[in-house]
Amino acid sequence: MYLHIDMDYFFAQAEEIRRPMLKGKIIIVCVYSGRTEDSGVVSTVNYPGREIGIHSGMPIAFAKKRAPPADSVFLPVDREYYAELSFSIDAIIRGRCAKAVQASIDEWNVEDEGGEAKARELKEAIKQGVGLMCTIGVAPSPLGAKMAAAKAKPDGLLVLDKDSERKFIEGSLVEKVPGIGPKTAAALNEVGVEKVRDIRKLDPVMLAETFGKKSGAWLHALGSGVYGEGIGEEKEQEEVSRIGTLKEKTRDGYMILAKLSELEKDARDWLMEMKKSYKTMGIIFVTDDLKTHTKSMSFRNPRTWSEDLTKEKEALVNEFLSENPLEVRRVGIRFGNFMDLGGQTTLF
Ligand code: DCP
Ligand code: CA
Repeated sequence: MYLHIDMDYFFAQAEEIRRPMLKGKIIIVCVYSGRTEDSGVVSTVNYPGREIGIHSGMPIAFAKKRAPPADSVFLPVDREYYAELSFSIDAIIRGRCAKAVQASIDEWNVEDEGGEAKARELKEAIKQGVGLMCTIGVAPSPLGAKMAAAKAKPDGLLVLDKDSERKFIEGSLVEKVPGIGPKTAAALNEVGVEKVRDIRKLDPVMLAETFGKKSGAWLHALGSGVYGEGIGEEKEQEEVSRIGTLKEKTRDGYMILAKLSELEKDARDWLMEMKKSYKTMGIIFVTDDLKTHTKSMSFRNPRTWSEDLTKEKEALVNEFLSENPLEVRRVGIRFGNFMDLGGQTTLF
């Protein structure tokens, strides 16, 4: 069976758990562009906000018109914090499932014999481990699992067998199928196809001519009840970062550097294992007001996992402390801009 795990209203739920006093409020997480105070778009919103029509991608100014000020909180995105949570969830899933692939910051595809029992175990472990709820779809195909998860949100679990999967997918509107974009859906509607089961009426040659060979064949298979298999491949990682919380808030450069060295070791192990060299190194600082700041530097020549960076780290930390008056709560280190160390296995 395939499992699709999708975190519920992820960025907004992440904000809820670190600010329990916000319980019951409308939480709108925003990407501020900085042009004017309200420039930018909504990244995501919790369910009370969805109920009054606020959604991802909506201009912040529109959301402000809908949100009652006394019950609403607008917060800036804190990607480092969400990435840290995502990393912990990934570890929880991989610890319990041999075949797992992360599909986005808050979605995973898993192939596992455990089916429903495994899904319950994962929901519980994620709740215990990071305090977040998710929805899991379980089905004989990865497509069925993903669509089941979308249907069962929030905090849901929907298990489909071969028959119910087919009924469910065939009865779905084509625009609800992952992989069918708005343009394709409109073109299908145009020729009288509303639901997946209607695709069967279309000639496969016509499908290939209209949508191209590959997409045409995929649509034809979909209409015929063939939903594919496999959890896909891991996306190539573009950076490695490790973030951690300091024992106490501080402005002491030595304490910050000591924590960084600890985190750095893990990131370096990853670089060594993956045979990557990097051209940028960055340090992440989360200050007492929960804002995230980064300082980074680039190198003309790629560096390997084993090269010392003491001086560079000191320079970045001092620069940061001289520019920012607040205490630091969390720090992280990031290596990016990778090059493969192809074949140079002797190095290791
Ligand atoms: N996101 C974003 N802008 C978008 C869509 C999403 O910044 N237009 C971010 C915020 C989301 C996260 O990506 O929390 C995950 O996206 P999802 O589409 O999975 O949406 P949510 O997790 O917020 O909601 P749901 O419970 O419907 O999955
Ligand atoms: Ca989600």
